[in-house]
Amino acid sequence: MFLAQNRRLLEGMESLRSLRKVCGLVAVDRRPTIGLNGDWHTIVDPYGTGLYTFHGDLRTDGYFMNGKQAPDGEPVEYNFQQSPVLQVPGDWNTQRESLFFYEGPIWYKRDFSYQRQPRTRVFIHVGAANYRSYVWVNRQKVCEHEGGFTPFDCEVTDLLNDGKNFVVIAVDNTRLADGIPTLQTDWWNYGGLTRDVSLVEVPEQFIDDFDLHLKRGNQNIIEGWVHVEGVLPEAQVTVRIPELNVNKTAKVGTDGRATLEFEAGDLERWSPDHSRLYRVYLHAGQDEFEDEMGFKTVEVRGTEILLNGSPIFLRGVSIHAEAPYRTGRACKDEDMKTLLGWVKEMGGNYVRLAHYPHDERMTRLADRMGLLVWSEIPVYWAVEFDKPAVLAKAEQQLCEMIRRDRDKASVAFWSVANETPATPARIEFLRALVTKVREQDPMRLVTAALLVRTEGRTKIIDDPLGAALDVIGFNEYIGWYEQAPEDADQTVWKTAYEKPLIVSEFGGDAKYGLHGDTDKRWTEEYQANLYRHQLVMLKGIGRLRGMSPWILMDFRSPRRPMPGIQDYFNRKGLISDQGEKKEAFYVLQNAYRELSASVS
Ligand code: GCB
Repeated sequence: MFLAQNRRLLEGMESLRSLRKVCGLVAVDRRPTIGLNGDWHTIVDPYGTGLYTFHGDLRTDGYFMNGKQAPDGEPVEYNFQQSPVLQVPGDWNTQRESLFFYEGPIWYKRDFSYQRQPRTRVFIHVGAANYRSYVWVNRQKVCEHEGGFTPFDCEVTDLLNDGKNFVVIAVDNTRLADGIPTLQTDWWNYGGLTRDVSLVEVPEQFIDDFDLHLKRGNQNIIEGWVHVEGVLPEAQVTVRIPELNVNKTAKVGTDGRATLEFEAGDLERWSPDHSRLYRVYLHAGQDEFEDEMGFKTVEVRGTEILLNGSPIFLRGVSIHAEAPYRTGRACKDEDMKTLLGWVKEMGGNYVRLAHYPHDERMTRLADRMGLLVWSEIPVYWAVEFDKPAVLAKAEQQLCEMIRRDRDKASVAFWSVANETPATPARIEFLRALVTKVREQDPMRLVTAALLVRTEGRTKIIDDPLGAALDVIGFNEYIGWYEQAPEDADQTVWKTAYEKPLIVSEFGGDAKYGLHGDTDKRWTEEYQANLYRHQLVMLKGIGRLRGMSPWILMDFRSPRRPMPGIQDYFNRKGLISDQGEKKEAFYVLQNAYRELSASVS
């Protein structure tokens, strides 16, 4: 409700138009920032009272004013300072019992002090807020953002006081038919400021985007570009990689971009077995920061996926951004370490980060630990593919995801969709997304998790979208949503495409600690048996180049109410939400050990 009214009313707000706009900052985690994490005072506002009058008009004295009751003044029916706090980063659902199922707006407020620095620009950076956010600083509207899993930055340069300041953010996790994702998903709709919030100070001219990568077909040539915001043509950009004796300068053109290409000496290429990262210093005028980057190539040759020129098989697993042990949105370093640590323990070299971009800590850690990454946007199930406005939302999320993680060596695949219905509108929509990916990052491979068709015992992968992809991902649930695990033995696979295949999902549910015969659903034995049959079947698919079974750890889902077994968890995890490994974990671990022994 908040959203529908908001959209109409806020579109006309002058304060928004007058602001200078940039599309987001990059490498924020590599820059000095003023942290705004911690306790924020919050007001739960299911009726949108903080923004609307009783007749639905926009309030000029809404909660964003952070008003205080004067002794003889009009009543003020809210009070941030006396309202309870929520921790940022963090979802609200798992922080307060009454918010567990809550979907709607919540107001967040935090005070902070700041001293203006000359010739700087200042942004409020929000790592992610689900799903829609409205931001005010010192009572001025500064921006709004839609999309629950990608970062955004609101410029506040001209609005900050020397000394005391406050920021108010209204976050609304109401599901929308025309949202990305749409109304139906199989994960918890965790709301709130779920990732880090900070103030980022940059010089007036600053590096706002860049792409440096290993040139395909070359052992040690790095190419790319650096974009400088607000700079005059001819200004100089420097890239230094001291460990490789690189110190390269280039001039920016009229578009603010400097292009670079240079030899990188004895470059050691990044791979899961050798996750070599270099300190890369980027410099333009007063702006300088140090990134941590690895360099690799990934490409397709026929039905092979080549990493640094050699064929690779992806031993992976899918992961939701769900925090081990405490549940809720993963947002802490230890959450990421635990999740990716389990993947390593399992013998994996690859993760599918489902079904939306995960925290930047995750891709940074994958860089360091040596795990290839499939990253995707939540174009999931029956999105409203016929609406141009919905396509624009998907494009924006895609752009924000790529921009944030283009510097990560781990990222190998950008995925544009998961299990979408085969309609003409959907094909047009997804082709447009594929084109966008190629424009924004020609060095990674484009994929999607497709549905398969069944004819008798034959499974057919011929979704027309396949023609536009580099690598075909497909999901199948033989032994769970269809047939019995043993039916995998007789299944024949056909594909219309001479391209590499990744089985992006397979699996079945098991409640940790529930035991029984292999034909008894929900038991660990059933799940383990399903994995055994799947693994034999998959071995027989000639073009298969990788797998990411569903899923590493049990995760919360409102679609899974069954008492005693699911209790609102999807139980397809190989590990329970409490970190207990199920039998199938070891089945997969053995298979991955054999696979890695056979290639080394
Ligand atoms: C799927 C979806 C995934 C679900 C899974 C399931 O095909 O892609 O999001 O959670 O199946 O468990 O049903």
